Order: sequence, then structure tokens, then C-alpha cells
Amino acid sequence: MSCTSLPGVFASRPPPPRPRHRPDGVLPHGGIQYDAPGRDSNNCSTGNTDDEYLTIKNYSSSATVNLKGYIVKDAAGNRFTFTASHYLQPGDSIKLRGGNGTYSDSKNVVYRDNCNFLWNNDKDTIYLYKPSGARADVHSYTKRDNDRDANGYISYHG
Ligand SMILES: [Ca+2]
Ligand SMILES: [Ca+2]
Ligand SMILES: [Ca+2]
Ligand SMILES: [Ca+2]
Repeated sequence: MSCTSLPGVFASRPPPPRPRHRPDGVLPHGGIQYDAPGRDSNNCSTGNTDDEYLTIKNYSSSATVNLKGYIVKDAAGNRFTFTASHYLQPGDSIKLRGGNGTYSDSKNVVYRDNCNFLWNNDKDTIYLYKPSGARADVHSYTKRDNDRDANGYISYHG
């Protein structure tokens, strides 16, 4: 028996599963490249720290968010503070990359200006704090449990 493709088949599909909680602010989204592709090197000029990144998205439907004052932390307490203004329009996302580089609004990227890797390749925890100090989000991962295809990338919030 053949499987026939019918018009409207997509419309009749159930909606994708909702996130565990309803995002209403700036949260890690899309995912984390916690293991930079290839052999890790934290050499500032020849290394690949810039290939390790966390994606952060503005889930608000109306408010532009300035990331200034937001803090990203890992399980070991290493932290990155957005000390400069980076504006995220509603629905916009940005990649927070390791290594050195220049903030680009059009390329949606911010660099940590630190060539050391932040996200452990075996397991770690992603914390995001608002400028007020309130915790916006937290995600723990392990390579074994959350990265089944072992490509160094894990998705979050659909
Ligand atoms: Ca890593
Ligand atoms: Ca690697
Ligand atoms: Ca870490
Ligand atoms: Ca993966």
C-alpha cells in the first residue's frame, strides 16, 4: 500500500508540543553548541572557542529587550555579563560565542571575549539571570542524555 500525500495533511497534524513553561522573556533558545566542532583549542588566534555558542532569544511579542546586565553562568560559576547594550527585538535571537569578536546586530552575534571554553563537553548547566538578579532560566545537560546524535549540539525550547 502506498502512502499518498494529500492536501491539508499538514494542517491536520497536531500542533507541536508546547515548551514546559510558557516563555515570556529572554531565554536560551534553539540550542547550545556546547562542544565546538573539531579538536578543542583555546588558543585565541588559532583555536575554535568561537565555535562554542549559546543561543538566546527574546520571546516577548512586543518588547525589545536590552541584554545589558543579563548574566550567563555555568555549573562551575564561570560567568559572562552583558556589559554593553545589545538590543533584541521581539522574536530575535542572538548567539553568544566564545573567543574574540565584534558585536553584530545584523549577524546576531555577541562574543564573550574570552578564549577559554565555557560549556563543558561532558555535562554542564546553563543559567541565565536578569539584570534584577532574578533567574530567567536554567538548563542542565549531559552529552549522554541530551545529545543523542553526539554532534555537540543540544536544542532547547523547540
Ligand atoms: Ca565545550
Ligand atoms: Ca570539540
Ligand atoms: Ca563549564
Ligand atoms: Ca545533538
